[in-house]
Formats: sequence, C-alpha cells, structure tokens
Amino acid sequence: MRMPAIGITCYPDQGGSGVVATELGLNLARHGCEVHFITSSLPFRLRAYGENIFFHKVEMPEYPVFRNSPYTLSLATAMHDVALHHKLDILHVHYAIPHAAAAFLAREMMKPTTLKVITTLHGTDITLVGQEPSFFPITRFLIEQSDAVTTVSGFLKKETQKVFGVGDDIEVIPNFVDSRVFRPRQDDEFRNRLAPQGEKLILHASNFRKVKNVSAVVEVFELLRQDHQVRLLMVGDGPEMSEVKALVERYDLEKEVIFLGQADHLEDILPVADILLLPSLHESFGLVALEAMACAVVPVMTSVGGAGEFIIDGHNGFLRDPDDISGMAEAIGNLLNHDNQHQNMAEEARRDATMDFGASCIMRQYLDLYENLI
Ligand code: GMT
Repeated sequence: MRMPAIGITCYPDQGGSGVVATELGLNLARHGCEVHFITSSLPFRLRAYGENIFFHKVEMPEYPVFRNSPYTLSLATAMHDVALHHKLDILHVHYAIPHAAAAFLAREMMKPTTLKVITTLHGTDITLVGQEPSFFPITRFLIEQSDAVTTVSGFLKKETQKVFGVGDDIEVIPNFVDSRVFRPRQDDEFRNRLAPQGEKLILHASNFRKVKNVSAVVEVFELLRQDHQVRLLMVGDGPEMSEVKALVERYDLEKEVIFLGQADHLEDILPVADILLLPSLHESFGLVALEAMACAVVPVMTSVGGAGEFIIDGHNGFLRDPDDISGMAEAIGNLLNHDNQHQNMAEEARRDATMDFGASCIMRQYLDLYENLI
C-alpha cells in the first residue's frame, strides 16, 4: 500500500501544539509518508529538512481595504493548491481555530474529493479560545465537520464532549517524546556556570501566558530558598514576563533567578535541571513535563488537566493543585533532602516517559488512524 501524503498545519512559533505537529511530521517522513507543512512561517522545530519533507509558506497579500489580512482564506487556498498538486490524502491540522476552518474550506473547494481532514485538539483551543462566545459555534461546527478528531489527553476528550456536546468518536493520542533527543546528559561546564556553588536547579519552561501561572513558580522558589541552596532557571518568554520580573525584584531574587529567554534546543537545557516546575492553572497534557522526564528530570506539575495520565504522584513526579504553593515547595524540598529517592524517581520518570510515550509507539497510533480513514 502507498504511504499517505499528508499536509500538516500548525502554529509555527514556540508552543506545544507546534512542537507535536512538527515532530509528528518529521517522524512520518521517516516512516515513508510525504509530508507537506503548510504554515505561515517555518515551524521552529523543523530544523532538518530531509527526504519526504516539504514546506509551503502561506502568502498573505496586503490590500488597503483589509484591516487585517484574512489569514484563514489564504491558508485555505494554500491547502487547496498543495492538496491538488501533491495529491494529498489528508490535511492534518493542529489547534482548531482557525486551522480546522481553513481545512474545511479547502476540502469543500476540492469536491468531489477523497481528501480527509483530521483535527487534533491541543488544549486552549477548547478550554479557552473555543469557549469564547464568538468562537463557540464555529468550533463545534468544525469538530463535527472533521473526518476525525483527536485530543492529546483523556481529560481534553472529556472536556470537549462536555462543553460542545460532541460524540464519543474522538480518539485520544497523547503527546510523545523522542528519547534519543531528550535524554540524560552531563554538561558540567554549563551546570557550573548556572550553579557555581553547587546549587540545585529548578527549571520552568513555558510561553509565559496567564494559564502557566508563572507567579506561582516564583512563590514556590521564594519558599524553597529559605532552607535550600537553589537557583531558578526561567526558559521562554511571553505576555506575563514583566509581571514575573517585577515579582522576582520584589522578593529580591535577581541573583538566584536566571532568565534564559526563548530556547530552540530545550533538549540541551533540560538535562542540567534537578526539578521541572509547571504549576499551570490547567494543562491538557504538559509536553515539557514529558520531555523533562525523558531527560530524567522529576516534574512537579499541576494536578488540573491531563497530567495524571502520565505522572503518578510520588512515583515518577508530583501533582499538586496550582495554588498549593506550600505543597509544591514541600514536595521539592523533601526530594532535594533525599538524594537516593530523587535518583530513583528520576530513573522512574525516564523509564515511564520513554516506554509509554516514545515517538515510535505514538506514531503507530497516528498511522493507524490515517490508514483507517483512507
Ligand atoms: O501550553 C500552551 O499554551 C501552548 C499550547 C499550544 O497549543 O501550543 O499547548 C497545548 O498543547 C500542548 C501539546 O499538545 C499540550 O502539551 C499543552 O498541555 C497544551 N496547553 C494547555 O493545555 C494549556
């Protein structure tokens, strides 16, 4: 059987949905599928072009009448053209708004056609954006019009069903991690630069949006530093950055908190950390926690959302309520006091992440979905 030709659309900038879409495309290409990325710019993790990988930039013409260039229509046109010229079997869109709308239009323009549309829901497209009154009906419509819908966790599937009243045929395909890229690594020089007195390193990585609850990271750190030699590494950037910096200043933590900015190669930074702290208000999955686990870094993460589907509290990480500041500080503090327990948990984390959420195992689920659909 011919391997399917797939068009992938995602947000190309930093963010979990773009990472999943890009890594999926790279893996599919390795499996022999022809993969066409149709995006507004080059996805940031698409570092290596290779066999079977193509990139189509969506052109957005300016015209004085437009207040904003109508991206969704340009994307639909690009999807249609690529699907036609490259005989795509599937348009696989990541994040419902507006990508599923563009794919719907492209498929309509192709009719009669065998082209299928798959929508993968990632989280805030359902939990925040999709529930905005102005987006609610169209999000439900697009879910119903997709030939297949996947969510990245059982939590997000339930949430989608509850909020939109859509059927049971949503498939859960979790986030995944490439364990050859994300792996334990000793980089003494880098570590010594960050923690010259042998301090333990707590790491937070996100897009610094409200939902990430980054102020809680600083609050937890402020408690921890009272009894431990620690440093906090902040990776990423986003709208909450100035508030976070103000809080760091208010607690007089400038010497202990290191802002690394956006990082394209998280796999080079994660392994130096001792703990990953992700206290989001909710997290449909929490890809960075899985990537940390693959590097043998213990995650301390929000219990609200889908994290319980890969973190077993007290076994390979910790789950705490996002406002349980003292609970998070206590869990981290205890672990930092017990090296053996820390080591065992880190090994368990690596094992669980790579055994159950390895790229090839999750890739099989996507390939089965494609094969069933076409
Ligand atoms: O977390 C973000 O704000 C980024 C967002 C995205 O769409 O890029 O991440 C969502 O998708 C990731 C990949 O599937 C999930 O691991 C994240 O949990 C999810 N974010 C939220 O649910 C807040």
